[in-house]
Amino acid sequence: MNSALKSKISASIMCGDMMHFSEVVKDLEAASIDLIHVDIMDGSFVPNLTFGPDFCAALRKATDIPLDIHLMVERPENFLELFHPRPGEYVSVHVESTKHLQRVLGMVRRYGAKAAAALNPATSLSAVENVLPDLDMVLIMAVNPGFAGQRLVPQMIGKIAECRSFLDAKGYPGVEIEADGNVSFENAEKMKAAGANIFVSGSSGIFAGGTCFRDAVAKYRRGIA
Ligand code: S6P
Ligand code: MG
Repeated sequence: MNSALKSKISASIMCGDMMHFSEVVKDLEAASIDLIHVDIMDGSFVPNLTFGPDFCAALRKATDIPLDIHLMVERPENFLELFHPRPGEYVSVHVESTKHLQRVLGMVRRYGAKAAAALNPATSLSAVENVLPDLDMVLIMAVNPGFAGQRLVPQMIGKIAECRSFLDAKGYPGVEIEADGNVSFENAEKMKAAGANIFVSGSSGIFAGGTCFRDAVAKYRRGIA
């Protein structure tokens, strides 16, 4: 495991109170969150619909917190220009969603953004073997994408560990690993131990209610330090 990679918490904005997003963003800033995770769903790659490029533009106007854009859309290459990623942002494209993964990752990097390949639970790590030089991050889905509030697919903890070993063995210790889906405080500790360093926190974490964002972030940081 590469312990040199900084642990980061990425708040899944789709789990926030949609009637009060500007307050949610201010509270996330006050809690010193690292990233805002924006789930983009097209109703085809996944059976749900969420946000689009205009929402990302509005977020950028409201905050300097970098966006962590998770594209759950068919043919992501057709949408990158609309999203116009910014330097410092992360953009994840699913390996299952494009015939031209290497090309799309290159397109993301040309915007100065960090390029990530996302893997559904059933997809093997071999899907990224031929694009390792083009990657800044691998996103391991710990649930099947499309909805918040699902339970962890338990074998994904082992997949994170396998991914970290694979990246290190291939000579890519600087490629980050993001865990997304049911990243509760308890699961985050297991994911960290397995080798993840970016943690998407949603309805089972900072948006679970019962505690303020600042306390929730502090609790995560204690577990994943
Ligand atoms: C799921 C999406 C995720 C969810 C996140 C919600 O398709 O990619 O980013 O927003 O998993 O968190 P939780 O704790 O409800 O699973
Ligand atoms: Mg996501």
